[in-house]
Amino acid sequence: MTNSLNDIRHAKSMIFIGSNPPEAHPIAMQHILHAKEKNNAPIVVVDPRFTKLAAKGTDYVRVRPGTDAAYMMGLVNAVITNGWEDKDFLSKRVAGFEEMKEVAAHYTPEVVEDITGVPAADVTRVAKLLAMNRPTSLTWCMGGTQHHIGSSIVRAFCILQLVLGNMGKTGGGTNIFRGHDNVQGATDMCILSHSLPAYYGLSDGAWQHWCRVWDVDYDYIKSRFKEKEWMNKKGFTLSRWYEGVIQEDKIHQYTPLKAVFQWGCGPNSNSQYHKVKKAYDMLDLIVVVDPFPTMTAVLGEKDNIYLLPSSSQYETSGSVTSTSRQIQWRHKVVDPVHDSRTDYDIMADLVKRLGFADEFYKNIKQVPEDITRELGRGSLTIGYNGQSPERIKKHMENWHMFDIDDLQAKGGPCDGEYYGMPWPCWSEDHPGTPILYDISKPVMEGGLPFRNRFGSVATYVMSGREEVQLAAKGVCNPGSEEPGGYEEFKDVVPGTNWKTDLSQKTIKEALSKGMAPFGNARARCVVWTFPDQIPIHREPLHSPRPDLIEKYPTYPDKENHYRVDTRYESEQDPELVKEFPYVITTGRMVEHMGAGAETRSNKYLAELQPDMYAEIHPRTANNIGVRNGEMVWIESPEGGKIKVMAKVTERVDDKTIFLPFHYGGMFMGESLSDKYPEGTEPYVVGEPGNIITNYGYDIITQIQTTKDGLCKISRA
Ligand SMILES: Nc1nc2c(c(=O)[nH]1)N[C@H]1C(S)=C(S)[C@@H](COP(=O)(O)OP(=O)(O)OC[C@H]3O[C@@H](n4cnc5c(=O)[nH]c(N)nc54)[C@H](O)[C@@H]3O)O[C@H]1N2
Ligand SMILES: Nc1nc2c(c(=O)[nH]1)N[C@H]1C(S)=C(S)[C@@H](COP(=O)(O)OP(=O)(O)OC[C@H]3O[C@@H](n4cnc5c(=O)[nH]c(N)nc54)[C@H](O)[C@@H]3O)O[C@H]1N2
Ligand SMILES: [Mo]
Repeated sequence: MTNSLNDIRHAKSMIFIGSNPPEAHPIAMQHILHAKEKNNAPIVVVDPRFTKLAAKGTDYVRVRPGTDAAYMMGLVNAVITNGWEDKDFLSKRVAGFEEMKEVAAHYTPEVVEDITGVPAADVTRVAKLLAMNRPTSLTWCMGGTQHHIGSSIVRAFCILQLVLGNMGKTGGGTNIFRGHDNVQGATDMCILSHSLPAYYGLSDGAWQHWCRVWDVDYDYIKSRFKEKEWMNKKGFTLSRWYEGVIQEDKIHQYTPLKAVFQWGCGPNSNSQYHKVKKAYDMLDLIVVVDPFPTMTAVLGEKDNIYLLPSSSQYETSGSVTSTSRQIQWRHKVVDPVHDSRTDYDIMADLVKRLGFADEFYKNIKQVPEDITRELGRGSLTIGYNGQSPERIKKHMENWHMFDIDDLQAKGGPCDGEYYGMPWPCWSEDHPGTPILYDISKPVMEGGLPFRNRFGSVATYVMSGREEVQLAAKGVCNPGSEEPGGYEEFKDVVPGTNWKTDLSQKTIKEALSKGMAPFGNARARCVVWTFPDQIPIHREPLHSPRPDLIEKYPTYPDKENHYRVDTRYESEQDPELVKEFPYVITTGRMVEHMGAGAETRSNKYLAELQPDMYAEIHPRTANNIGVRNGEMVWIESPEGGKIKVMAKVTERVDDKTIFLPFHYGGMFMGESLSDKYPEGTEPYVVGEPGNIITNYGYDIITQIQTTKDGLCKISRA
């Protein structure tokens, strides 16, 4: 999130794309409704379903799943053709606008209507609504990302905000509501297969940086790998780890996977879940570290699983990072119950028994404070260095002193600081950065320009055109020694830059000049390392529109995409829709969480939502001959099938079926209830929606396409 949940209170209009906060982020609703009621701000909801947010919204836009890039580029084009773009902002703070404009020109209201199903007049109407009510707060969540072009779709959202000049402004920004409470923290620590912590990438320099932070010999780390070349190769992702076992697509690794550790992971969150089952039955070892026996405990046929009961968040303490980039301290409520142990404890024991403790644990004396200190010392890229455990705790103790509207403490021990010291917080006396890229404030008071990553000039691969990457003259934070754009700071300590200088002299030098350590650049509309340098529409891999597959085909197949070959072109079959005529999409309900191990084991929540269901339109129901509450079979092209209850509703249209993905404990019509260890059976079991989510993965991130795909449905 560039801004914060609270900052939405200042929006003059709001647009939510594939985001349903009344179910998934209920706490955010107070700020959204505040803006609606106090500022008379319209709420535009872009979703294939008429959601609970749509019920509170002012403008509902029904898009066909997977077509948001076309809709967004359509809004961008409508803004430009009507002259509503922020010309001053674009000329001073944005690069690649002209190239982008040429691409956006294709998406006329009529073209957008054909692709997305949104009436042409509505495209221009919404563009005008946003342009006339600035700043707009733009939010996207999973409905925007879980597609094979998800990485293009989200860039289109950012481009709209640049064109409207809504970045770096209170009430504006791109506000991506994050998932689990600490998912921002987990992302920042890069619990990912293609990066070291704090987005340092996978390179020799990044490893050397973290070796210095950990105080571990680089050659020792290197010796842990089979060969040096594996150190810098992306690993398997969570979406497709099981391919490392079943190898339905070719893998690029010297050995198939033999063991898997699932640490706080509800496995039925994986698409094509019936293929995950196949992997369980082939693995030598599965370890589950979780307060609950997840569906893993009951799905496999082989005796190859260990369940290590971990304690919950209430039985331990430590720092977590909120969706608004605020760092908070979580205090322990009770000691670990039953025979559970904290995650720290399980991890420390593992590290000891595997023989790494002398290297990795030598500087961790006080748990968890020393862990927070270590990650702060190393995570300079995102300014995690100013938030010491002591400062974080001080903020928690003085919670009531922070203003609900701007999150700043007015007086008291945290005077002038922003709640949770939202990163980047560049030093122990920095207040935190409540809004990213805001040049109206000095850097030492929480202001920032756009980040420079690509020097001063770049040649665009697509057109050969040269573009300046630095912000224009006069564009800088108040008090900046350089009155315009500048490159990142380096060589203050020879051979280092602001990201790798552990003495932090480089960062301090920048701050003393009123400048940002990472430079002052333009935001880019062109990403020359992506296959689509400017976002375009490509039909969903499994599309209901053969005519559009021809016009907007997917990518060529991609070899070695996170170690596994990934099908695009060879998977996009225009005939598929004949046998699988309905579009499937999935999402959340407020009563259940993720794969549901926790919430289906809670008797109150289980009672509120006891049944797995599919939302189907009355026309669909009538055509297959089922009534509300009767059972249906839904089948995927990959051979998955589930038996679920029909919820007949006009929330979805007659081409679309919606499923929640929180259920588990059943498998293709069979209950697995009797396989849970005694006393641990959840109150509610149901078919995992992910048994029928389709093949398909984003071209950059490999996120699974759980928000589009095809299926067939029949009466059970
Ligand atoms: N109660 C509860 N809260 C949660 C969670 C939970 O499981 N339960 N999970 C947390 C996590 S991990 C996350 S990531 C967030 C997710 O939060 P959200 O992303 O808001 O939740 P979803 O319901 O998955 O998806 C949002 C909407 O996307 C729509 N959608 C589907 N396909 C498309 C599409 O192609 N285009 C558009 N525009 N919209 C589409 C769906 O109909 C749905 O209404 O929620 C978090 N909060
Ligand atoms: N069809 C479909 N599939 C989806 C999505 C979708 O929208 N549609 N959304 C995707 C998204 S955005 C996400 S984030 C994933 C979520 O997928 P997962 O993260 O795999 O699902 P959760 O059920 O949230 O898993 C959390 C697990 O952590 C355990 N847990 C809770 N507290 C602790 C703790 O303190 N320590 C340990 N060790 N464990 C703990 C819980 O019991 C639970 O089993 O699902 C993805 N899958
Ligand atoms: Mo998530």
